[in-house]
Amino acid sequence: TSSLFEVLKEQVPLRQEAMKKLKAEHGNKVLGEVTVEQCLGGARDVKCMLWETSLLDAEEGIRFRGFTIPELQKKLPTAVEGGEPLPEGLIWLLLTGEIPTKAQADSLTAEFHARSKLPDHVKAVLCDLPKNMHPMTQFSIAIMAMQTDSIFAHKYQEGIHKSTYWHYLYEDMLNVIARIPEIAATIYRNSYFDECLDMHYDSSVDYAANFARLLGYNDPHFDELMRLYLVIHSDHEGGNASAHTTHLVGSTLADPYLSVAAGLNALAGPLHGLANQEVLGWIMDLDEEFKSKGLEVNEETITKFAWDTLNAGKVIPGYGHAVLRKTDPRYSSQREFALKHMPDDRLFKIVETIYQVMPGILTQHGKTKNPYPNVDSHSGVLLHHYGLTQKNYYTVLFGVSRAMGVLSQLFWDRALGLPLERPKSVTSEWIVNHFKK
Ligand code: CMX
Repeated sequence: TSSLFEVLKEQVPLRQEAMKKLKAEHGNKVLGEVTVEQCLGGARDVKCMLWETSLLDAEEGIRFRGFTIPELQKKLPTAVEGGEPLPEGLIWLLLTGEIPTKAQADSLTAEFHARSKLPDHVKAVLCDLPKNMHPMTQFSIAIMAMQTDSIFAHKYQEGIHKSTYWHYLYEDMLNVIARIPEIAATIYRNSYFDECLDMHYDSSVDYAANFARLLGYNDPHFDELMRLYLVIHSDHEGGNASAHTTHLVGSTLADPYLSVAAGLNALAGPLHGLANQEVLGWIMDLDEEFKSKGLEVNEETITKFAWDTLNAGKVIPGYGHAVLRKTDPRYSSQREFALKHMPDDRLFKIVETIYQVMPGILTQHGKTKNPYPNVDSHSGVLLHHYGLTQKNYYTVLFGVSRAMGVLSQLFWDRALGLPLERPKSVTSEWIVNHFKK
């Protein structure tokens, strides 16, 4: 069995060659035009970024290196027979484009365990933070504090040849992914249980199961949920805010720690990853409103609550998407999980009823281009079912997963020598004058 490093070492020169060929053959061809509306409207659908690890189709949803989520569930190695895919397998796939064997996925599990020791000062920083600081702020601070360990940054200061960047990127990437579970779990235990140092690291189990142990869980179903969760939230092509931010910051040759922390800050916005926290809050508010009046949560009451939200000038969290135009397959895979493991859960039933009525309401509202649910619409009720009820923590779990995707691409950014990202901006006056000519 070849190690991940050996596989990548073989691939790097081949992909560098393929990139040269792509540039030579297609470099001066046109990928699309940019309208003024796109310039003013957040660059929707402007094709101007390379992202190798995944591609999003508006109708079909995400493919990771060409594979849909149901395909990954069939093909990637698992911890239990017929169970959810191992995130280690997905990372191997994102990096190499190849489905790993179980032995290869296991070798990556061992590699992460071996690299998992957090620097003492990172733990100390986390334990000192106020417990009411948002968990995403804590997460970002911890990654920044850990930047003292960046091998890429140290080597760059020593003066290295650019052809060797990817070696140090590889080291930092694996170290960050290896250490993130303990950071995330420390944030959880410290914020909600006042147990900063009481961690039960278990290197006899896979990455996701160990993460579950660190959080305080010892339930095979929760392990399966973590495996699925960490796989499906990892990557969603390059234009989303967390991926794009990581890629942009990394393009300055800021090291992976600085780049991922920046990406996490983008993920912490309510229109992006924070929506998972917002969704559970919305469901809880809805439940509270009608329970207190002795009313049932059903299609009728949900419809009323949704219109109140929309008429108050707010968004329905967990619905809509900048690219997708159908139900997010990441939503569907979580729904399947719920149908299998918790079909009678009360909050799951509410989510199901919301799914029945919301596309119709949003269509009637007439604004959103996509009235269907996205990934954040479902994750909260799954976590809540297993007792992880602290909704402000949910985006941290998203971040643990997203780090895998954005770091895999960051590896290739440096291996392929992608340049500093610097699109052209214009003033509104420039646009007006441009069309006067
Ligand atoms: N509820 C109410 N209005 C919505 C809406 C929703 N769920 N989704 C979009 N709209 C509105 C937009 O606010 C916009 O209104 P204005 O014209 O007044 O500005 C209009 O519909 C058109 O928006 P769009 O082109 O359909 O959507 P965008 O590409 O601009 O935005 C997104 C995409 C995700 C930010 C938006 O759908 C949204 O705010 N959804 C709710 C928040 C959410 O679930 N975010 C998580 C996305 C997944 C993730 O990144 O984690």
